[in-house]
Amino acid sequence: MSAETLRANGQESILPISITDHILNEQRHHPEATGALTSIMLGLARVARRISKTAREAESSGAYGLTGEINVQGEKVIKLDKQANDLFKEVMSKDPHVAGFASEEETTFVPFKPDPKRKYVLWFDPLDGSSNFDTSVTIGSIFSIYQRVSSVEESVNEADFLQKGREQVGAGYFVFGFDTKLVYTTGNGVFNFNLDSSGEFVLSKELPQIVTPEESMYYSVNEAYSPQWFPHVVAFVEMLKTMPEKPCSARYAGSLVTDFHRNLLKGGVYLYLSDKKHPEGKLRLNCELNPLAFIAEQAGGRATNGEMDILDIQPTSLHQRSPVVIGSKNEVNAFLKSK
Ligand code: P6P
Repeated sequence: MSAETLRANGQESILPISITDHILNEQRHHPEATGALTSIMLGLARVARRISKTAREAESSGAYGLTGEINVQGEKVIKLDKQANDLFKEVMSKDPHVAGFASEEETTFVPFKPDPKRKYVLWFDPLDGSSNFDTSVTIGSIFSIYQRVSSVEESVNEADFLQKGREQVGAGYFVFGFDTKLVYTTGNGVFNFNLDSSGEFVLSKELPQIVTPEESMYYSVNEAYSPQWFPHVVAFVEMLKTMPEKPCSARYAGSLVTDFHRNLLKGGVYLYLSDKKHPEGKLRLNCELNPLAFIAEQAGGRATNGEMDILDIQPTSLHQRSPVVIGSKNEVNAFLKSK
C-alpha cells in the first residue's frame, strides 16, 4: 500500500509508512490475526535492528569469529549465528502469541510457555550466508509464521513445525548489507521496507511492492559442482547461458538471501539441485525454502524441487533438505519442461 494510495484513501500521512501502519492496513485480509501478526513482526524487526547494529560494529564488538561449535547441519557456527538465534528465541519467547520456534541452529523445536493465547509458531534461519560475514558480503535472516495445529491446551509438538509451506500465514527475510531491508508477505503481495536512520522499518518509496520479472536476467548456481551435476542440470544451465534474445548472466554470492533478493528484483533463477555430493540438495525445506517460495509465488515467481511446487511438499523431518529451482516463472517452468 503506497503512501499515494493511502493519501487517495484519505489516510494522508506525512510520516513514512511503518510496519505497524502497513500490517494494520493489511489486517483486512486477516480478520483472525487480532494484532498477533503485528506483534510478531514488530518483535522480528526489533531483533533485526540488533543484528544489523552488531554486524555493522563487528570489528569493535568482536562479532567475527567462530564459537567452536558444529550445528545440527554439520556447519561451523560463527558468533553472530548464535547471537542471532538467541535473540530471535528470546524476543519471540516473550511474544504472547508465539507458542514455540524452530531454527536451523536448533537440533529440535523449542516450546515456549504453554498458553491458549499462543496460537502461532515460527521457523528461522537466523543468519543465512554467515560464512561470508567476515568478508563483508551481504547476509540475511529468513522467517516463517504458521498457526499451530496442535491443541492450544498443550505444549507444541513436532507436527506444528512439519506443516506444508502452503500453510504459512506469513514469511519474509531481512537483508543485512550496506542497508538493512525487510521483505515480507502475509499472502497478499510482497512488501519492501528499509531500516531508516530513526531505527524504524519504513515502506520503500522506490519499490513498496515487489513483483518479480517473469524472465531471468541472472542465474545463480555454484558451477564448481558441475562435474557432479546430472545431465538435465548441465543442459538447463547451458540453456540459461545461451538463450537467443537475452542470455542470462551468472551471479552467485554464496548467500541465498542475497542471490534471492537480487533475482526477485531484477529477474533471475537460483538453483541448488541434487548432485552426486548432495543427494537431496543442500538447502533446508522448512527454514529456507518454504519462506522464500511463499515470497517468490506472491511476487509472481515460482519454486520447485523438480517434481512439485516447494510449498506443496509435506515435510517429514525438521531439518530435511530439498533440491530447488526458485525465481522467475519462465525459467522455473522451462526447467520443469526440460525434465
Ligand atoms: P555452496 C549458505 O550456507 C547457504 O545455505 C546459502 O546461503 C548459499 O546460497 C549456499 O549455502 C552456498 O552453498 O555449496 O555453494 O557453498
